[in-house]
Amino acid sequence: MNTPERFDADVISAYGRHLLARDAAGNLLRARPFGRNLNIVCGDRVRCERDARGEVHAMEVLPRRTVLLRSNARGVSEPIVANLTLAAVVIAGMPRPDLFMVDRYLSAAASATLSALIIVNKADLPLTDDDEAGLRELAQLGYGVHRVSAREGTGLPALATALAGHTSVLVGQSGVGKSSLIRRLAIDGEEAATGELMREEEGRHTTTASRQYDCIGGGRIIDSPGVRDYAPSIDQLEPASLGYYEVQQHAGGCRFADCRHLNEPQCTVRAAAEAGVIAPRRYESYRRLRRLFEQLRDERAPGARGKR
Ligand SMILES: Nc1nc2c(ncn2[C@@H]2O[C@H](COP(=O)(O)OP(=O)(O)OP(=O)(O)O)[C@@H](O)[C@H]2O)c(=O)[nH]1
Ligand SMILES: [Mg+2]
Ligand SMILES: [Zn+2]
Repeated sequence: MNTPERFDADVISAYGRHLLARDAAGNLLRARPFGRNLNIVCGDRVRCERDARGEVHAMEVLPRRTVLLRSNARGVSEPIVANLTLAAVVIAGMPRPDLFMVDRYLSAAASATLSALIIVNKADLPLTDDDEAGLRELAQLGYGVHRVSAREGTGLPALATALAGHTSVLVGQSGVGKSSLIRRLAIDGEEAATGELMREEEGRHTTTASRQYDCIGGGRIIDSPGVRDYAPSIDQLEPASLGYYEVQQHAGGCRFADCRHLNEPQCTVRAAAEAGVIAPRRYESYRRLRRLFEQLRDERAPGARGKR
């Protein structure tokens, strides 16, 4: 009996049990996860075997250096993209931005030790004054805010420079223009519109699977399906600050080491929020995520289902 050919490959796209992978020579090949228990995502590096019929099976996921996770409604963590270094949260004037969701992505990125930045696409469409104020607060925290237009091409060279050397994922609501940006920012991005993993919905292309491309400025860029909402993984969230930098900065003086920075006495985070040092919207956002975190944790606790 012939021993199967074995090799490692990078997963460029994963859609259900359909994988598209790239081997060391750069060849694209189709593969299937072996067995039922492998949860393989875009960006994973997998150990493959080619069988006698020429079919490629992904046998094993090699250890992930980083992973962006989400919580599902039951509080269980699911991987979205692996081995990335930067999360780029995309918003636009339309659909109306949800800055609280932006915060949750930023929190997840910090907790996953990823860099993060914000892309404001459709620079041709205005944002509300409130959203502009929220963006200024995020910029003050150190997040890069890139104003671009995928339609007009403005702001893209500077964005490509910021993404150079990174493996980045574009995340955000459906319709903000992630795939449109990929078509501009990727060398091989034409497929972001018409790839076979796409489906046309109500006359417009909506992305159904994450896919990695080569970025024009160097590095890799990953398109991801749009979301309605996003909850970070409760397993990965940094427990003391939930990945909110300003909470981390002000938490040193709290009376309790395990302060949740809600209603605890002598909480220096709440004091900073009351003094206006922490932006009120960000503190409210932190409180909401803390409640969500605890709700998801309870949801997952053994016996939680039986109790209801
Ligand atoms: N006005 C304007 N429209 C844009 C711009 N960039 C993209 N769009 C439009 O926004 C719509 C959605 O673009 P997509 O790139 O499909 O958005 P997406 O974020 O990939 O959406 P999902 O795949 O569903 O998550 C399309 O009709 C684009 O033509 C822009 O800079 N300005
Ligand atoms: Mg898309
Ligand atoms: Zn506190």
